[in-house]
Amino acid sequence: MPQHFHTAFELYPASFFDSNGDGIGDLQGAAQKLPYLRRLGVDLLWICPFCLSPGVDNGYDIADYQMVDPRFGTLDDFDALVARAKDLGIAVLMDLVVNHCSSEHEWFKRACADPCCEEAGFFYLRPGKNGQMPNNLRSNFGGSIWDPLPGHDDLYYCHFYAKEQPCLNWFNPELRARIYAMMRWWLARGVAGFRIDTIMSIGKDPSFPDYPPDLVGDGRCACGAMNDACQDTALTFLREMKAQVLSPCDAFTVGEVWGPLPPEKLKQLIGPDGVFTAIFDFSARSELTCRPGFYAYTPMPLKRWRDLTFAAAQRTPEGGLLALAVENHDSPRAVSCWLPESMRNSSGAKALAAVLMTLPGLPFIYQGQELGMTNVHFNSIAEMPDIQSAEEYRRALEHGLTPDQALSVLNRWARDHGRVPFPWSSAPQGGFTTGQPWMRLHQDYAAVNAAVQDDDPHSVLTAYRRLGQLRRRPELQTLLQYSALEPKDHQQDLEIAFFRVHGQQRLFTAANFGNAALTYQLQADAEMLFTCGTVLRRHDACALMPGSALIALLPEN
Ligand code: TEU
Ligand code: CA
Repeated sequence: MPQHFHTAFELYPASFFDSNGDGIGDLQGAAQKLPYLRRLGVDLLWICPFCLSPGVDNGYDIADYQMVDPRFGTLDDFDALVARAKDLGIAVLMDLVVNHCSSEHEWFKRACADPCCEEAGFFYLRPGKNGQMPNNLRSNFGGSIWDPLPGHDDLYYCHFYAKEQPCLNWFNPELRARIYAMMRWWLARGVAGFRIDTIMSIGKDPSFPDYPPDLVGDGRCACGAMNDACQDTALTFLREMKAQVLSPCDAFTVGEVWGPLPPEKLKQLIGPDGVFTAIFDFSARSELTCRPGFYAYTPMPLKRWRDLTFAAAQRTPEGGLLALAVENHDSPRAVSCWLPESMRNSSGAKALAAVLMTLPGLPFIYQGQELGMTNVHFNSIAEMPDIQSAEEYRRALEHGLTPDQALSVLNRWARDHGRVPFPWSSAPQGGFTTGQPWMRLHQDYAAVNAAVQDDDPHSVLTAYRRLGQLRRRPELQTLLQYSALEPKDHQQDLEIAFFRVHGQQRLFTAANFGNAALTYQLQADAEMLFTCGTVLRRHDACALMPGSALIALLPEN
């Protein structure tokens, strides 16, 4: 059985802390900041990709799986980070990106040099069909999934993301063997396991049929349609990975799996018979991402977020673990994305924290979330380096939006929001670097940063620290991670309230994101575990003022 963790943290290395002044965050920088994570109660650390990469998709295009990118440091730096983390009781997860590699990877270069060589079999190479692409799928970053194999105009290779991210052919046994060997190598270096990138994308139909065109209107269909149809294929590979690598090494895994999936599918992914330890719950996000582009996203009412999040918790199979993430490196900031406008501030951030940290599952805090960071105000598309932003901007213009309108769409939904340098202090460049940062800082860094929040008892950071401590209380662990969620009858749309029930234990969480007080019955001997904002208690009732939350342990009856 993999270990039990209490609070996880996602670290985006390029933007966390720069130790050498070149403007790019690095592994030594991350290692220096481990005590900060420790104080947050973090015991599981997912580090986004740091292997050799040309950086087309910020490290999600890997050119050498066993070499640290020199921008981030060396293998020795990584070993030191893992050792330091271990001393502090923090386990490290690698980001396993094996649906695709980089077009700079040796394997792909060999395939280009000789499409009949062994490594050519690691990719999907196909001839065109009647002078056209082999099929009509659209890549996740726009355009066809096919591009001509460099040097061979008669052959195409498949890429579900950028053209610099050729998809790996999981049907090839030698490819699988090499990936498993690489995974064992990292596990032997001391990583506890993997966050597994876009893993259901490995389920492909090697005959590459055409799919019915979708809403985008270019005659193509999103490549995810093939993955949806080929989940069983992906599962076959994942079961083999589990048997050959994960189980023997007791590795902890969290799969990046997009849902929502029905309970019988979930049982194949998590729980006693599942291939992963945990999967992310993206139910709310996938209601947005199914649209034809950012320009078509509409803000989700909090009530809808609540319903989807509760439904995900209730669908989770017995013993299965959900990885809870309200934001990550692919999303806008949670406070700006899910909360009503009047709550996009530290009160809203703290109340959301109380909810997140007591939902069933293992919370993953994304760097800066613990400071209540909001979306960035980007002044132009030139300030947004993400490859997806360029494509979404193009799509918005093509759809008829003006440049200003397209920019405001990106100011709402772009992945760049979470990728700006972490604000450590009010010093120049937020104390992130002594040099020129690779990406601009958040406009509010002088006010919203770790140093100013550090000893402020009312800061978002302090709230997260207290919640992190709560999650470590031994008597609450099973209750918090696995027990059932029972929604409370809601009085309002801008209210989130639920019980967690485990044997005789009953935990109650309530958060008020509206602009009127909410009142609840609460026995006088209920133990208040956490409050934020203004919570009034009298006899057996309590009132939550706007922007407040409580967590209470109810007396046994
Ligand atoms: O993301 C996969 C994925 O589903 C996203 O591309 C998603 O569709 C998009 O961000 C929604 O806005 C993973 C990584 O997390 C992402 O950073 C990578 O770009 C992608 O895989 C390719 O490796
Ligand atoms: Ca650096």
